[in-house]
Amino acid sequence: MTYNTILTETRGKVGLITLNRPQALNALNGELLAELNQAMQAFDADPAVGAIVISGSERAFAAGADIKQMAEASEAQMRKDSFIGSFDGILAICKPVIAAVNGFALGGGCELAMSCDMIVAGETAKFGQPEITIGVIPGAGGTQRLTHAVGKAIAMEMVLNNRTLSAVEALQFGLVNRVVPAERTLDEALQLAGEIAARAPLAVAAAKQAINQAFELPLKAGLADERERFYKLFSTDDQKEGMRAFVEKRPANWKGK
Ligand code: CO8
Repeated sequence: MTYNTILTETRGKVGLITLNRPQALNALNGELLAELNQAMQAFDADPAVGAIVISGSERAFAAGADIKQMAEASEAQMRKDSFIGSFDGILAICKPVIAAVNGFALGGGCELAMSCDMIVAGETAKFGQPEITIGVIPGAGGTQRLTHAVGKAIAMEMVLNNRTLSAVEALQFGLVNRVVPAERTLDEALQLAGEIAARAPLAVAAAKQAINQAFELPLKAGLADERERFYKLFSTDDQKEGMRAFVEKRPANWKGK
């Protein structure tokens, strides 16, 4: 499959998506978001792929939603376009998704990174929600996911006063998993994704979903959800294989069943 605004390839068991609108610092327009959704769904459905990495360029992961596309839109048009709705598709992906971020991750770009399960940041990464500077607010998680990640104080400064976070600050505030030299960002993300892709696939998917429920459910319901997923894994071949392999002191051979 060829796309206009992204590049896709597989590296071992990892599906790699590279945002590719260099002339607009990978600004997220309708076409890019639609193609991103399509590519992610294809990797999610491919049994040879165990995890997905989304990357941008050296200069920008993504500099936000495409302002030129939105500038003259009415409220009704914004509501009608599936623009922000495309984020729901990204969140519905069952396999782990890792963002490899160098350069700008601003506005919708920061929201896209936060919609991934983990973020590997290069030392040049800059995270921000500058929507206030163009007369709006974040619309795809920049007031919600950001606040969960960095806390109210920092989120308020970022969203109300365009404070940007360096990669090191983002690590300090819990927004990213690790900071690496910029030239290592993609390799580190691919390695992390590859390690997870080699694990028991059904358990990985259950773990991802269970952790994400922590943001949706009150604790008691979240704990019940977790326990249910735990019990269900005892009906899989991989649970038997994993525990037998431990007892027999050999590596497990996962089947994803
Ligand atoms: N939209 C459209 N074009 C963009 C965007 C953008 N968000 N960001 C950069 N570009 C374009 C520029 O217009 C320029 O194009 P051209 O050469 O044709 O004029 C090209 O990319 C290079 O940009 P600059 O010349 O500005 O490069 P600089 O290095 O001088 O500056 C910056 C880089 C600081 C990143 C600057 O480009 C900038 O401030 N960009 C806008 C950042 C921003 O405000 N982002 C938030 C957008 S609103 C948003 O994301 C709302 C989210 C809503 C929900 C999400 C739905 C997907």
